[in-house]
Amino acid sequence: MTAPLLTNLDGLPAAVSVPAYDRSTLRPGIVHIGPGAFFRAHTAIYTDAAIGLAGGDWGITTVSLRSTDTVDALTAQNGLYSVLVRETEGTEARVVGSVISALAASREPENLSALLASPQTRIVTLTVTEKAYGLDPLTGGLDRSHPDVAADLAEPSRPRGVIGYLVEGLARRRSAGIAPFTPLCCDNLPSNGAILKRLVLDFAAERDAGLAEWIAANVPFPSTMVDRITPASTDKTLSDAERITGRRDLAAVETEPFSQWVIEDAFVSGRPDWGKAGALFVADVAPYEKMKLRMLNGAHSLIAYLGFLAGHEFVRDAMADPAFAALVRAHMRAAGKTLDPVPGIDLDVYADQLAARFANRAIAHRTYQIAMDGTQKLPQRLVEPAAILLERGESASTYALAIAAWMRYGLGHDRNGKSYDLRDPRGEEIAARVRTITPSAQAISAALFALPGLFPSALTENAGWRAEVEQQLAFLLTGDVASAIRAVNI
Ligand code: CS2
Repeated sequence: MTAPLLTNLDGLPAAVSVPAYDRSTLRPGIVHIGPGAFFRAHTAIYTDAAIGLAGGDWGITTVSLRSTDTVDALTAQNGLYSVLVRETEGTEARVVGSVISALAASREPENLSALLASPQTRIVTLTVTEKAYGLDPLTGGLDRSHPDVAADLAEPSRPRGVIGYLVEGLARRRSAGIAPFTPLCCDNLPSNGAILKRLVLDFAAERDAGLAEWIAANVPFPSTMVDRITPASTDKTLSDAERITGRRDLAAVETEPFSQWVIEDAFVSGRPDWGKAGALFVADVAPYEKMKLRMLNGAHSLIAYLGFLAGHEFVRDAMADPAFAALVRAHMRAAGKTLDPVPGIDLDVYADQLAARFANRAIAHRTYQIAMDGTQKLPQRLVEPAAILLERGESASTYALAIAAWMRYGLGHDRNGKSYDLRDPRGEEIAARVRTITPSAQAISAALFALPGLFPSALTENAGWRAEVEQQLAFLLTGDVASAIRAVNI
């Protein structure tokens, strides 16, 4: 007999934590765009915990701009879902109650615009991934050729992309004399609030200069650093959730015990008491954000590309290889050198924690998952810190290996000749560049270093560093990851 669907909290096993408040009192105060696993394992949980500990009626309407599966699963379960927190000692389950409804904008676009214009909506949080914003890496402003941006500029009152929706919602509020909401970007971008502000203002200015001025004067864009390692859910996630809770749950997620959220406290229409749930409010998120992007995410990208090439399916497998683990530590040390002091954080302790989190045997985090969207991730994770090191005359050799691994990965086939999808919005462009050349280290690096807007001259014109990249590529082209790691000056 199959277990009943998770539609209510009645009769759940005592070991499963449940919301510590009456869900019927929640009102739709937050719209969250991007209902993926990360949101369900992080942002929604902070809100759930904050309501339980400090009260408030901050219900979340979670919205998907494209897919419908998660929205349908959550809708069928009255917004409830379970989170499995995995440690080597065992798994703990918790059912989260802060999501009160879910909406698929692809089916109900006008309902999303109306929701964003509703006075009840006071915060709009976003986890839509780096590529969804339409950020032009060269100017830091709006990429008008991004498919969503171009479509939304042509028809602003019927948006389909995240920036178009935010601007349409704010425009409707301004016309109706309603106070703005606070947009809160929770994606892994540096100074994500400032980036979002620039994109929203660029877009709004194309529609109406008065609207852009109103947004600039009235809407805060707090930056935030979010952190929790959350592998994509698998059949095992769902079957384990069912075994532990006794309920079928098609929106279940699994994650690690660690969780961190650092936020700038600038909210125009109130906010939940996320601090009670462990979030840290600070005046300037930038030092935390850079630390996380360069030490955690940068190391993650190194592990993803090199680990994938070495045949490691999961991050934990790469970390189980002592030479690989030493390389990761060396990379974190190099990344740490590019950072200003981070208030309250000892970077050596942080690196120790990261290494332990990556090595967690209970977390099956695919290297292939992290390898996705490389062109969107490289600038803030690898390119910028490498340029800082080289400018200071320091070694950036772990970076040379990481970039070489990304380039080798870009060939789109593994060491056994098996091909895979790059899953990168610039994947076609990469394939077109590498398809037509003889696959030598020089030719591949020349082709990929010339990708517009990705690598600054500080890297491409540094002959010594380029030679390191090419030497590493030569090792990787023969499948010799061990020699590549040995060649790094650790
Ligand atoms: C990862 C991140 O997939 C990736 O690119 O580096 O999702 C990472 O797991 C999170 O940022 C951790 O907070």
